[in-house]
Amino acid sequence: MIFKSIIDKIKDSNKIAVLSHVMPDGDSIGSSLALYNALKKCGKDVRFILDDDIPRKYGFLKSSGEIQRPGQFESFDAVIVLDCGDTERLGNSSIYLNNNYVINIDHHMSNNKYGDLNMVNKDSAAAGELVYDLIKELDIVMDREISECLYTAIVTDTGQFQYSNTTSRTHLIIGDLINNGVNVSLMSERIYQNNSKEKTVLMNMALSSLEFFHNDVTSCISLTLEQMKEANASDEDSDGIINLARDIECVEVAIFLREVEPGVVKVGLRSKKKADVSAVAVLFGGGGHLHAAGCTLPGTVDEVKKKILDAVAEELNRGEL
Ligand SMILES: [Mn+2]
Repeated sequence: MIFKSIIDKIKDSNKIAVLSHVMPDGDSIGSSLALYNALKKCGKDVRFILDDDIPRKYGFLKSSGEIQRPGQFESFDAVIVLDCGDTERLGNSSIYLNNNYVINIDHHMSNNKYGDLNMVNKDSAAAGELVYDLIKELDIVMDREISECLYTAIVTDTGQFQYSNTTSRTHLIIGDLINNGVNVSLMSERIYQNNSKEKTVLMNMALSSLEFFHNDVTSCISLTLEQMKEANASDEDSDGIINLARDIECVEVAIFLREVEPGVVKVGLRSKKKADVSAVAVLFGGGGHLHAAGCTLPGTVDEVKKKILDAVAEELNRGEL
């Protein structure tokens, strides 16, 4: 029912804004650009408004150069928010939510349903899967460029089809995208075999900080502002670095602490089996999924580390993990 209402609302709307979260990732960029390109293709007056730059590696996606920064409030027939669990993650773009009709399309289990219409499906591997369904239902031809956007959304949010959110349906969708002309090895080269030199230096620094806790079940790595500066690295270079701490045999929960400004630490959390890192993140005002979540806390890296470790210990002790 919600799905049909969303389709009807999109059909009835001409001026549409597509929004997504700050510090964009492959899913937010891919799903947003897919919808932006599809709506443009059927003649809508559509904007893709985003607080931050599109990460360099996604620059090959169609219309990546057409993002707009949030500015003055503007009226739209519909504002579609993708991959965003709460309105705070929209940063300055959240000004377009007030006095506009909001369609919230997401797959985060922590989503607090802030839209007038909410399509929140935690069983979808990526917001890109939900956008795929929308574009199909809207009868817009899925060309190679739109398919590349959706492929990017899905391949990144499933960790290259390795995470438990990957379903047979995920692969059916991907099969369709390949039929539409997506070149899988070229996509891999662009998205994965493409680390900056700065990121590689940062990985080295992060690994040097590696520590184990809770009988080696928890791993923790960190980066300070000073190290980020020394490596001449950008925020985007830190993306994916947490995998270094997660991909260790004994580890169930991985923590990545990154000082983003003096006295403010961004925390990334990953788990492999039953530990719910989203529950840990929510304790500190963040959110996410069962196996991937994040939050931001005031304090030094050491202070934040202690708080997070305590919360992770509780989560590990809950039930029989
Ligand atoms: Mn996502």
